[in-house]
Amino acid sequence: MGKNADLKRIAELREQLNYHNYRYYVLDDPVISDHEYDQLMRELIELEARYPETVTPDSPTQRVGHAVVGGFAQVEHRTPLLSLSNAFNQKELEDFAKRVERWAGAPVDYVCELKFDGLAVSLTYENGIFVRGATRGDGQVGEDITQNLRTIRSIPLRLREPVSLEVRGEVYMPKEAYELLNKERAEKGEALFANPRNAAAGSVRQLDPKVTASRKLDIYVYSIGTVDHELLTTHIDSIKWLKELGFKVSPYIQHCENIDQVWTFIETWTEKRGSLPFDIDGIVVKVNSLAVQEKLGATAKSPRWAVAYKFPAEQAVAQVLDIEVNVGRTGAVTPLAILTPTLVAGSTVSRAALHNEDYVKNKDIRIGDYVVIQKAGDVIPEIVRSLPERRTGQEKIFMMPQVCPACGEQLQRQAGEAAVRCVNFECPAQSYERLIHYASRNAMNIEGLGPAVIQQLIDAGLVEDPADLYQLRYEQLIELERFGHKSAENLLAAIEASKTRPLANLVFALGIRFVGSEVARELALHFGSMERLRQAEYAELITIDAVGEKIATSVVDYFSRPENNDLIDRLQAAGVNMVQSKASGSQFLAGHTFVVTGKLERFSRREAEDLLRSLGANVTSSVSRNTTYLIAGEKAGSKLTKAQELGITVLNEQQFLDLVQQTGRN
Ligand code: 1X8
Repeated sequence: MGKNADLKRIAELREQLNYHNYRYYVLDDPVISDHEYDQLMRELIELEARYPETVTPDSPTQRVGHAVVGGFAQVEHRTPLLSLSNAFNQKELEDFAKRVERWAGAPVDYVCELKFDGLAVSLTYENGIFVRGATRGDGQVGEDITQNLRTIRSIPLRLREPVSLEVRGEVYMPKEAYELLNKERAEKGEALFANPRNAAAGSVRQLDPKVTASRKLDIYVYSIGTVDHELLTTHIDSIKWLKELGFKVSPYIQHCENIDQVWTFIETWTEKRGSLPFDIDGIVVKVNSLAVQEKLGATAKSPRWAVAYKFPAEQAVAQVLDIEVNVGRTGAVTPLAILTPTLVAGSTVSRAALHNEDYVKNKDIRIGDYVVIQKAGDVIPEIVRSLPERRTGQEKIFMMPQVCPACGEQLQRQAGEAAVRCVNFECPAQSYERLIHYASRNAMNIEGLGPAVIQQLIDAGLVEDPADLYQLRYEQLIELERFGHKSAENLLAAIEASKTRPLANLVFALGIRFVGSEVARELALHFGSMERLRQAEYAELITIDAVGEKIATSVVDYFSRPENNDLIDRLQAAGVNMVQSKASGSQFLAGHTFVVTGKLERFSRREAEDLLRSLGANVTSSVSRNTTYLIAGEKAGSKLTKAQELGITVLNEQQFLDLVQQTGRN
């Protein structure tokens, strides 16, 4: 090939690689395989080696450069990077809105965004080419970290238009990358990073860009610092434009008409933040109109048109009063820390899971210790670390018991497992947990049969396992404390109703290890009856998508035990449904998530939910972005408001009936 053709090919490859880089790292939606990408890259590297004079800094081969000598240079920001003023509660947020609207002289609309817990950076582009990246520094002067930022694949080296501008964003390390990094460091005996933010900051401030390149950093760009582009009128528009230019912008962003909607956004994310793949420490609220932003201006420290709502602290210090051991449904015996009641992230916590004996040892948690606890999402809190510096010498080291605290059976520890188990199938603690699981919502959904009633039934010697429930009689229940005519009848009716649950529910209700409700559904659909499932061989089980080796082994093991087969026989004799009925097998609504709220005329809420489930729908109790439909009866309240804000389709009762009748039954 001639030189001209080579040069043309170089230009073509750069364009293609830049595009695929954008698809992969910014849109998270690649259109070619990694292998194809690597081949294009290799071809470009080879061609550039032949024509080194053609290599430009924006070439996709130029992500990882040389180490900086003598530290980072200082750069002065053209427009200062201000910090945000904070709001710590609803009142302070409302005060912010009042101030804004007083200055603006009119009601104002806002934009809500997540506040990423990373490292603020400024990126400068000249004629579409990335020329400089800097840390925030003191807001006026930062450090030149261009070489390191170039290694972050979601930072475009060349924009999709040849514009000159400066943008701001937050570099962060996703939680998964952080955990992996710390794991590797632990294995190598290196010091651990305390949190993803420190890991991101440490990675970006490396003198050798190779180190930065090896860390999985990412960025969200959230605002424009300087631009000679007068066409934009709102912040929302500027975010859209940044996206068009090729920047990675946050999808978690919402335009709000007023401060009440802002508060709903905050409440939603206060609850859901744990489920994000990265850490956030609050919500940023901005005035949408750029003209109003300009009118409001800034103080020396922060803009008047934005505020950072900060989440309540997620960590707190508590004292370990005791360490109890708990026997689970599968016999796993786990230690549980009993704590002084302590407020963390808006709720009071008094216990924390300790998982197993090794966990307690490794974290050196002793009875009497002060410990740092934290809550991630809505799971039970965990102990981050103990505080040995606060020990008095009175602390006691925890020892795992040798025998089951519930039945006295010798505990066993299987090779390769961290858990210690009670293998006595008749252990009352396990029976209790199995019954709770059997009656639970996603299992047989027996209303009124919660932990307290189950304990009562066990104590009275009336039930030991789920099959016993179907032998309960009115005369027995009426004898129990807190039971009256009505509650006894209701419980019997609820137990009776559970006989007609779909097979999937029953399979889940059995509590086979590793078989969650999704897998249970797959098993029920595949085999169609309990009889066929019971006889299933490993080879057939493993052909099911949702079933891997661990699950297949566990299912075979479950049905090989006489006590389990005996239970199933007794359930069958009691009249519990053992087949996947054709009607309930309809998966018309599979993949949709419904929430039912308010009062319906033709159904109780429970009936509506059961009907939806029988058509394959997922039914949840709170509205989120994953909700597909909200069914709103009379006097629907906050769930309706929230659904409307999130743009979720709302059905009234008639529309719901129409939808259900499309299935040809009702
Ligand atoms: C800081 C941050 C902002 C945003 C997100 N995360 C941050 N850490 C955002 O605007 N979405 S704005 C900001 C600042 O102005 N100091």
